[in-house]
Amino acid sequence: MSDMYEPKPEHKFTFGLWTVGNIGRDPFGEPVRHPLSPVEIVHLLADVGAYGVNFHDNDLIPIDATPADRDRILREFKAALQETGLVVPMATTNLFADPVFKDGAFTSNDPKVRAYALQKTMRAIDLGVECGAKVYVFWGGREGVESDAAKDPQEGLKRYREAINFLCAYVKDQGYDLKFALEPKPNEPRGDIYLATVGHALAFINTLDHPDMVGLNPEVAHETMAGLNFLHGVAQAWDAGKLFHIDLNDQVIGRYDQDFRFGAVNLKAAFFLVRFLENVGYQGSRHFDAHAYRTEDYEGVKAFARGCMRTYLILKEKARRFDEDAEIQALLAEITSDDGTMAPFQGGYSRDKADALKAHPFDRVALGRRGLAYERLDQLTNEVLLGVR
Ligand code: XLS
Ligand code: MG
Ligand code: MG
Repeated sequence: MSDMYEPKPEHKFTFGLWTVGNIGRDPFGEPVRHPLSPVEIVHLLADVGAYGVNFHDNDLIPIDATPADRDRILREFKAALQETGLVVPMATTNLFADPVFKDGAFTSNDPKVRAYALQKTMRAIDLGVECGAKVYVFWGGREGVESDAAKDPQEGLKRYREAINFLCAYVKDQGYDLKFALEPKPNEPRGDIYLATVGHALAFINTLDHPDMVGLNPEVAHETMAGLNFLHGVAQAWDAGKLFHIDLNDQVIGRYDQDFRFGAVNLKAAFFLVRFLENVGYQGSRHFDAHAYRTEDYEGVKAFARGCMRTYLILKEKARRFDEDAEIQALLAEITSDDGTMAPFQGGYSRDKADALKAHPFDRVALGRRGLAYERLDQLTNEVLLGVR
């Protein structure tokens, strides 16, 4: 029975080099864990049963590495992948850590910085593709402002669009099999970041030259920081055919960017998310973009990583129970029951339909009097989660 919660390759659980490799630095405190090399991180992830490992260019290759360093590091990393069987489904660019990006990368006010950001991203795309990545993430952590006096948001968006268009054309020109996934976030590290939420990013994609190549990488913490319902954002991305990747973690509304273990804060929200991903047949990576508490050593980091995957699998099993629970299903059937009398008004528009609907007598008071049993339904959900059903 407990075997069903063991991670397997088909679950597509991935972590970033930067997640389990996080050394616990925060704005007030120094690192609490010694850095691990990429090779050590690959082995740690293999130990806990992950399927894949993702990276920012500089998680793997330091920004000032010589070409010889780059070749050696890449050779060793690939050998570790070979040895452990881990894959690299996604890669991305670090366009936020170096001082050069303090005012943004693609949206910097300095054209030299914008051009450098494009150069760095093209090289990072080459690196990602060389390691097997099929999805390329764009998280614009520094694309934004502290003061709107500094940058016109329309100009910011224009520059952002120009950069993504350029890079889409680069990928096509190289013949790479690669899709882009924009990762929205409302703030942190900038005071305000452009493309703040899933909704902003979805609308932006439709303004691009190659909208088919570009989708979303929504993150639990980011939408939650904005006080939004993450599932709703994910559902809308899915509905638009744009759920290319997902960053799983957890977050309390109104706090700093916490990146907690998946399910650490809001189990019910995590449950409905897992149920959604499993039921719609999402085929992409389940990427945990989270890190262990600063209190942990590397044993704690492994417990953190195992916990992310195990919670996902437990919630998947809970989703199955929810969907097979006779009482829950009976309530749902009742809530959505349809006596067929509205069929003449459903579907597309016609003049006759509109006229008939305008003339139809409704018993508004009776409709409004009906109780919907959502209290019972939500309590049953809690009971599934609490393990008594
Ligand atoms: C930061 C982001 C970052 C991206 C990758 O909050 O989540 O980790 O996922 O650059
Ligand atoms: Mg994040
Ligand atoms: Mg993320």
